[in-house]
Amino acid sequence: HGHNSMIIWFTGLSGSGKTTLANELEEILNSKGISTYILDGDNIRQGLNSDLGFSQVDRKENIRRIGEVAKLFVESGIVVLVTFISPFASERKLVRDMVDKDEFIEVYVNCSLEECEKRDPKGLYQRAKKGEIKEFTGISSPYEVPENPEIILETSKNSIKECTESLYEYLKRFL
Ligand code: GGZ
Repeated sequence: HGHNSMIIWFTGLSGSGKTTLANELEEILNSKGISTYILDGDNIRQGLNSDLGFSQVDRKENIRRIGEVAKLFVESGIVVLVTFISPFASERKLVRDMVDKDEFIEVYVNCSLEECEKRDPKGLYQRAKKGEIKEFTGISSPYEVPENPEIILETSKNSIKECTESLYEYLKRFL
């Protein structure tokens, strides 16, 4: 295929823009002839991980399994885009160590909690603040900010288009 398969691991709060950015990046990569697959809540939490909730133990198991699946995609020669909150540094590190050094790109999708609460497309933050959703990330469950991500995208300061372009510029050298 002439390019390296890898995991592009988006991490950030609910509403930070992970899914949107992955979809935009996928379009660019496909247009360059690069095969991709997106792992997200729709195809993982609904299926393989439908037994898991949002406790700390379940989130850690969620990410561990997703890492194993992502690794299989890498072995099959595909660029896999992964979009989960993945709030714990320990599990992000666990997945990083599952593949070769240059096959894991951690993308910190940084968006202030205030902005995520303002966007609140599904009304989840509002429900979490009323106590209707327990252990909600940023409200009643922690998010550990990545200390050494390969790249940081600031979605409250820059447009999706700008963020996607800087991500693609960064990735180009590995593809
Ligand atoms: C955080 C929750 C919760 C709780 C349901 N906390 O904006 P969304 O809706 O579409 O994305 C969120 C998604 C988070 O699932 P992940 O698998 O990415 O989380 S983790 O990596 O921590 O395992 C949100 C919805 O699920 N959601 N309850 N309590 N987000």
